[in-house]
Amino acid sequence: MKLYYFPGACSLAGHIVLEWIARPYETVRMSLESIKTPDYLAINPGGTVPLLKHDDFLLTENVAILGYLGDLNPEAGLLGDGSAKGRADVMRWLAFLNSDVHKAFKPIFVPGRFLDDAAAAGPLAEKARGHVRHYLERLDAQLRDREWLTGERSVADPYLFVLLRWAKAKGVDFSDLSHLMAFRERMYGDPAVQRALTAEEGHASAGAPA
Ligand SMILES: N[C@@H](CCC(=O)N[C@@H](CS)C(=O)NCC(=O)O)C(=O)O
Repeated sequence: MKLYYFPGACSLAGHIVLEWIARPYETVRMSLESIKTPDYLAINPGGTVPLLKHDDFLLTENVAILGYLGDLNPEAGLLGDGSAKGRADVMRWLAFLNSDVHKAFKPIFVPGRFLDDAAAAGPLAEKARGHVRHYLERLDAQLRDREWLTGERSVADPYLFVLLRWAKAKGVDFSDLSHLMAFRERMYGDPAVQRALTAEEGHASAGAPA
């Protein structure tokens, strides 16, 4: 099992899940340049991370990878309680994180994909920050009376952690959202999370850039 990642990217979610599962795995460190090389595009035409290689099975898409890791390791209990409803609840949050919250960061990270006028990048990013903040308020409300998004720890939680790191790095203030702040601290306090962060970034400090 091999995870292709670059530091702080959404691939960190799968990296944390691999640590939680605690079975042997390898990682391949990529960069914004190396994910666009012909060799990499030959195995992942999308030119993105994450990519998971399991024997000869090549899997892209974060949601698919997180679901696959959960399905392969049911004893880890990261896809709900085994019921259809439990699994659907995990998928609900994964879908929201991937298709709404993650997407809302794109104009901040890559404004050039949305407009040609570099001068408009600032206002566009500001607008996007508002969208991210709106979503974070919803996530904070979800965590009001639970430690994890679905109540039990699942593969959705490390994805939320990644997005919170991006929010901090990109100036989306959520210091007043106490449930999200507590969640973030819980994740930083987890030795498995620290191992994944240290492997990717050489340290595991809360102030690390996304
Ligand atoms: N739809 C893909 C998107 C993955 C994605 O956006 N990856 C980012 C890093 S978090 C990336 O590789 N960006 C480089 C690029 O888009 O060129 C997924 O959900 O896995």
